Amino acid sequence: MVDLSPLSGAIEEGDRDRAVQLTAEGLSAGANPQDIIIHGLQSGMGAVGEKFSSGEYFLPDMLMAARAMKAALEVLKPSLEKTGIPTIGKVVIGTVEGDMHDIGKNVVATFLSGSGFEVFDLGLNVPEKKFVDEVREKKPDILGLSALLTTTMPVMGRVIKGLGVAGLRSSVKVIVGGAPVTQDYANFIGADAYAHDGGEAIPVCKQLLGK
Ligand code: B1M
Repeated sequence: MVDLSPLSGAIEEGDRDRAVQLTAEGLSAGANPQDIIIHGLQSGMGAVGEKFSSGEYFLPDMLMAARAMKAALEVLKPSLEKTGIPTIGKVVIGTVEGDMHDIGKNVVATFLSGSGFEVFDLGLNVPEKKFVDEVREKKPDILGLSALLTTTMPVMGRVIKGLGVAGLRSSVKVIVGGAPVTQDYANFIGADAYAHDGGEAIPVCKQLLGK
């Protein structure tokens, strides 16, 4: 069993080089990439969030941690993106307008593409119209919406309404997620599904397509 607490500490300290090195070492030592994300990277980020809330950390600390986590995720990407497996379905995913948090969305996108979904990642701060246009154009089976702020959660509901106005709502399943999002909130805004994290998003998306 690989000890992932030093990796968690490197994220907490925003030490990109060390995070990259420890991630590579973890992989070489046989750690599962999903475990590295959950018990190494995400737990470090959790500590960063707590320190930000308590006033011990400031915005630059969050940025440093985000930079370290993104670099570590790049190391894991090749192991997570399996190639040669048949495509299960098409997913368009993005972080809603006004929200600059994309790490969790990137994790979900990587997990889904590693499980056989064809994923189109629209990035962060994506306007409602862009989501609607991409659904019309790409005809995905699933639209994934991510929000990390209580202030941007309602934007997910607006996207779902926008799909309805465009006559596209019945053509696509909508899954929502992000730290402040709950199953109740997903029901409230009329989403088809909610997933707590990247690992859960895989079976939930498969279920949405009856697979
Ligand atoms: Co911000 N931030 N941030 N931040 N940030 C939070 C979210 C916060 C909780 C910190 C805190 O106060 N404790 C707080 C939100 C409070 C609230 O709304 N309730 C906060 C704040 C306040 C802010 C600013 C307003 C700060 C400021 O300017 N004063 C500002 C807002 C900017 C904006 O968006 N307009 C801001 C900025 C930033 C940075 C840019 C510096 C940076 C983001 C960099 C980036 O993403 N490129 C940042 C960071 C890093 C964080 C924390 C520390 C970490 C987020 C993260 O990456 N977690 C965060 C605190 C926290 O979450 N503990 C915080 C790791 C990631 C793997 O987890 O994103 O939760 P997560 O994703 C998970 C699940 O949520 C789920 O699966 C993912 C993987 O397992 N999931 C989905 C996510 N999307 C999904 C979609 C799905 C399904 C599951 O289906 C489609």
